[in-house]
Parts: sequence; C-alpha cells; structure tokens
Amino acid sequence: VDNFAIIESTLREGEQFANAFFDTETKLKIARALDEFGVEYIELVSPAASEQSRLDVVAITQLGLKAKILTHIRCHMDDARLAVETGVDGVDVVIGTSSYLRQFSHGKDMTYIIKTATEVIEFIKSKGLEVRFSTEDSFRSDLVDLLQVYKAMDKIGVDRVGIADTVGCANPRQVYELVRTLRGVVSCDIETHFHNDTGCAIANAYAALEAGATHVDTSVLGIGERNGITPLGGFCARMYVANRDYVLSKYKMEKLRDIENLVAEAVQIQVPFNNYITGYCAFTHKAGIHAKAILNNPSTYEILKPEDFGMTRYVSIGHRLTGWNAVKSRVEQLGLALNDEQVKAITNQIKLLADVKPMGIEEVDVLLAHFHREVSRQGV
Ligand code: HCA
Ligand code: CU
Repeated sequence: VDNFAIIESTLREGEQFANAFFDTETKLKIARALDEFGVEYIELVSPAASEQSRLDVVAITQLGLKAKILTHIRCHMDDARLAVETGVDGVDVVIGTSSYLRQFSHGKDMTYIIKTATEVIEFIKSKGLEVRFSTEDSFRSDLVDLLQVYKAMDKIGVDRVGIADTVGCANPRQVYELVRTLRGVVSCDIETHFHNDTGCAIANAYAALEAGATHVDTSVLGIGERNGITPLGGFCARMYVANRDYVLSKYKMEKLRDIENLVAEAVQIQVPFNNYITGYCAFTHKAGIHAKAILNNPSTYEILKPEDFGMTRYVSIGHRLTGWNAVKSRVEQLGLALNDEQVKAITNQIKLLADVKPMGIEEVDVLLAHFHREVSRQGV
C-alpha cells in the first residue's frame, strides 16, 4: 500500500452531491487548492453535461497545474469526441455492466458494451491521451462478464481499468477478492471508486490497495451522489497510519483544512464535528486518564500527530471526568505556583462545579487564578 495515486473527484462526483453547484470561479479555486495539496489527478464533469461544464473543463486545463486533468464521460463516441477537444490529459470512461443497469438503464448487452468500449478507448488513445475504462456497479455485475470486458480493454492498451461500487454495497473482504482476481487478469493499473452508503468507503479503498489497486477516487469531505464516496481527508488519515512518511512526502496535509472549508462553504454545509483530522474534536482529549497519558506522551492516545496536519491538540479540563495531572499542566501553562496537594484540591472543586455544569477553559482559568490568589494570601 505504499504506491498509489489519488484521483480527486470533487469536481465530478462532488457535483453530484445534492447541494453542489460550482460556478466557474469556485471550480478554479478548488482545482488550484487540490493541486497545491498534491493530488495526482483532478477529475472533472463531462463536457457533454452542459455547455458551461465544457467551458469549465477547458478553463481548468489552461491553469497549468501539476496534477493531471481528467474528464469523466459515458462510453459514447459523441462524448469522447467532445472530451478530446478540451485539452485534458486523460479521459475516464464508464459504462454500466450490472444486470440492473443493463435492464433498467441503457439496455445494452455485453457484446455491444465491448464493441463500443473498444471504439471509444481506441479513439481516445489515438489522440495521445491517457484513458481509463470502468464499469459502473461492478459489485453487482456478473464476474465472468466483468473479467471479459476488462481483459479486452487491457488487451487494446487501456491505461487503467476501474471498479466502481456505485451503490455502496461492497465490504472490504469482497473488495479485496475482486481486486485480487482482477490483478491476476489485467496488467494495466487498477482504479477504484467506493460509495459510502454503509460506511465502508475508506476501508474499501484501503482493502483495494492491499489487493493491488493503484488509484483511488476521493472527494473533499466525501461529497457525491447520495451520501458520497471515500473522503480525501479520511483516506489520507488511513494511509498515513499505514505509511506516514510516504503520505507526508506526497501531500501537503496542513492544507487539508482550508480545502475542506472552501468546499464546505461552496456547498453550504458544516464540516462534521467528528470529521477525520479536521473535525473540531479530532484532537481533543477529555478523560483524566487520557489527559495524563497524553501529557506524558501523546502517542499513548493519538495515532495521528496533530502537528503533521497543521492542527493543535487540546486537553479539555473543565468537566467532571477531569484529573489533577491535566489541571496541573494548565496551572503550569498559566505560570501559577501551586504544589500537588493544592492542585488536587482545586481539581476537586472543578469536579464539584462541573457536576452542575461543564466549564469552558476561560472559566477554569478564572477559577485557577482565584484559587492561586487565595492560597498565596494564606501563605503570607
Ligand atoms: C455514477 C457513476 C460513478 C462512476 C464511477 C467511475 C459510479 O453512477 O454516478 O467512473 O468509476 O459511482 O459508478 O460515479
Ligand atoms: Cu460514483
């Protein structure tokens, strides 16, 4: 799992999020921010979606970003012709292969799918562009059908094949097995795309990489169709735990919070309280036992180092689960001279008060300063 690339799809899958409507200026801002962060690819809405969408693809390709720019199209020659004229570095082609999609969506059989896909892929390749072929709803598709299409695409020289859990039904073990099987059948790269309907999107992406996938689709805050896909931040947290140095060498993690705020504002949502890395309580330690150990050595209860992400740790002390070691640390930060017995006494007072109502840090500070004045006066 120490060699993968991110295909950042906030400007494609993300626009399928209920609240999303990105004007051109916002798209450019998001594209620049993702590029600075260091994602390898930025995927954009199809130029066939609307005239403005097409113009926006062209505008983004002209920014001169380091990231490769992709556009995402249906498996149609009409879309392919539009895509290759936009100036993108590559095209992601998708077609549905599950019985649901074949019956209720496009109504095409496998022979037709392979024939059309071959024409589309060969056309895009002939323009010197990178090309990926992916099947929608891969996990509810017939395995024999799937492998047959992928094999055919690999043979004609597609750069990547993609697996998509369009409906979010897959679990990590199923993902591992499918990617492992596919790895044995094709020699090209393998891209993966996971929806998060049952909360498996990050785990599935990780399992895919363990099984030999090379590319993972993400979006900022996970926004996308329904409740979205693998979130960029959570995916990076997962990969950081697997290989910190690799992740920190590829991505400017301290820029994550700004990108999330930019996107959250653009789609008018709040960053969730429990968001990976940037949620407001992601580095808050509360219970006395945790606080004590954290103050001795943060790794005791922290798998992510806040400073690697431009974040700060916070030890919460104004509540009844607090402990005297945590209070002592605050006393020292404030430069108040109190011995351990005194710190224990004020800790008990904090607990009694907090039994009625938890306090913010300002209130605790006032209490500590007051206590300090009292004991100093008595000492004189
Ligand atoms: C969709 C398409 C897609 C495509 C994924 C891919 C999906 O249904 O909106 O190109 O790999 O989830 O299947 O986002
Ligand atoms: Cu999707």
